[in-house]
Amino acid sequence: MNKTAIITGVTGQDGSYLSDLLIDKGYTVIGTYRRSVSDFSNKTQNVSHLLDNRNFILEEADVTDSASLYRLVHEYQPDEYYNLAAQSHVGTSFKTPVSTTEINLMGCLYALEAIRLQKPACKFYQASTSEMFGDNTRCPQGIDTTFSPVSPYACAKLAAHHMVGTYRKSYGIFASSGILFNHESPRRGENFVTRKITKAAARINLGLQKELRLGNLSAQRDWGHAADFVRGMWMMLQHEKADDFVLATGRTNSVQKFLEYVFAFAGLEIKDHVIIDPKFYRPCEVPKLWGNPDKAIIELGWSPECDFEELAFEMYEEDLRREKEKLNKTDNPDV
Ligand code: NAP
Ligand code: F7E
Repeated sequence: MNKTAIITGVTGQDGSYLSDLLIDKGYTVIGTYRRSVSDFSNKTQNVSHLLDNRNFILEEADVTDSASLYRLVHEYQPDEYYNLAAQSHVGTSFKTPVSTTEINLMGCLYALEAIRLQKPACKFYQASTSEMFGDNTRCPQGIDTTFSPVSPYACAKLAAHHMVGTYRKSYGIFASSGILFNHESPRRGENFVTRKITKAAARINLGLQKELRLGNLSAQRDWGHAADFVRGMWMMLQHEKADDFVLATGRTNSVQKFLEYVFAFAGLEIKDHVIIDPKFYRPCEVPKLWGNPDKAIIELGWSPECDFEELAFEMYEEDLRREKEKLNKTDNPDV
């Protein structure tokens, strides 16, 4: 029998890749989005290719509205529930700490309660994060590394992470947390550093922009491809028992290095275009993330396929293609 999965935050980067994967596997996907004043096609652009698919159902819900989650679990009786919805920008979490905590912690708790009370056999995936390691730079960070969060985002995610473990132990719910290191793609939000760089490089290359303002270039991240990481999420829920896993590539690179790669593809000089702007520094920085995915490799058989260089190139090429397409549309408004 075909399975049904709820994915919260389906319009985000991971939600869209996970929908592609599950639909390919024959699932019916119930994807949630929240209303906003921005137009619908803009909001749903990551899943625009799925909107006519009869196995993809978009439902309006807000994860801070417990009733909307209860309704969905009651109505669809899902086999799997992927809690991807979040205020996911670390810098923003310093400016909106309360709403970030409501979304990132309470959104998880309401989902767990909806499952406990209405469909306890539903398997639950929580989007935990390497940000929970915070300023603990003992590397590589793995499943036994001590958490030391340094942002409202990471504090809320860590509380949610513990909540998942609590529901697993207390009620026997199949609830797993994936502690995921940074993963990117052409569908990445434009205010995350990788996408900000690839989009700016494409636009500078086409003469549409002159400068790129960035913050701390020395921060190091373990960057993988989102398509690889959503496969790991699904594998966690197919595992024989619920557990926590780290997904990472096992390589780390600085923001500076990512910038150098992309500007080299674009044939641009960093010194001619990049300006360091204190506005993009955070009150507290996570200096170095470098993950150890051994447990996921051994127990799940997961491994990442796309490497850092391929990722940077794919993102740059796709931004260049999109910017050219926009230019063509402006030149030929009838096309
Ligand atoms: P993303 O692109 O920012 O997507 C987040 C989604 O959550 C968006 O669709 C957003 O919709 C939705 N959302 C936000 N607040 C909501 C609310 N109150 N109710 C319902 N939906 C809401 O994030 P992502 O990169 O796909 O990441 C997916 C998850 O993994 C997140 O939980 C993130 O914290 C976590 N994570 C990401 C990474 C990474 O490197 N990408 C690493 C570790 C963990 P709107 O457009 O309406 O805001
Ligand atoms: O920053 C530095 C910034 O915002 C990466 C989220 O998916 O991964 C992501 O969080 C680094 C930081 O991602 C700019 O200070 C420099 O050191 O792309 P980011 P993030 O903070 O690592 C984790 C695992 C998550 O869970 C999160 O949801 O880049 N940086 N200059 C900058 N960052 C941004 N955004 N913009 C800049 O101009």
